[in-house]
Amino acid sequence: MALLPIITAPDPVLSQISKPVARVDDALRRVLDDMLETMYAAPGIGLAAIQVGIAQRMLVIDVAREGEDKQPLFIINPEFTWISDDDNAYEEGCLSLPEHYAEVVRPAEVKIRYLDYHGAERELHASGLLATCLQHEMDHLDGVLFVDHISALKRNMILRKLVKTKRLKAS
Ligand code: K1U
Ligand code: ZN
Repeated sequence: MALLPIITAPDPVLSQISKPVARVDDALRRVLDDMLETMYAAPGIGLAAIQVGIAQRMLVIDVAREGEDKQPLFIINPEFTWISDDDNAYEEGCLSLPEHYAEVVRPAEVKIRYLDYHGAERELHASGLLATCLQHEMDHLDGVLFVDHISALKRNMILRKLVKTKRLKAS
């Protein structure tokens, strides 16, 4: 397995719309394994393939708390089948916007249909942090970042700081 470099904003790659996965095979499972290892090492609770430069509709998630058994989810070609009317606010972070956080309001519960690690069709009803993280990761598949859900003022402040950080790192 291998750790993959995570792309940070601003980068046009993060705005790409990812393409559906055509085939779930051993090569794809190797990429998913590398994504999971990369997410645990970061550390993070989710990672979409586009964050490591792969424009395919797949993501990994594990929202298990420290000390609990790992509960990795491999999610391929997800689609929402239901979203709740009630909302939930959560202070979100993103491995592609390191060290920046903002409160984002999203539907509190969602149901999705997707393909699992073995290519089998599955359904999932998510609430709490899992629902928030799923929506955040599914946004990545459409080139959307959590800062796209907050005010332009806050978004520009975060993006300007990220540009500055990149410039400092490059000098
Ligand atoms: O970059 C990402 O998409 C991953 C992101 C997922 C996420 C976090 C919070 C709300 C919605 C989605 C992260 O994992 S940021 C890091 C983080 O939240 C975390 C890291 C270590 C322990 C617990 C949380
Ligand atoms: Zn993210």
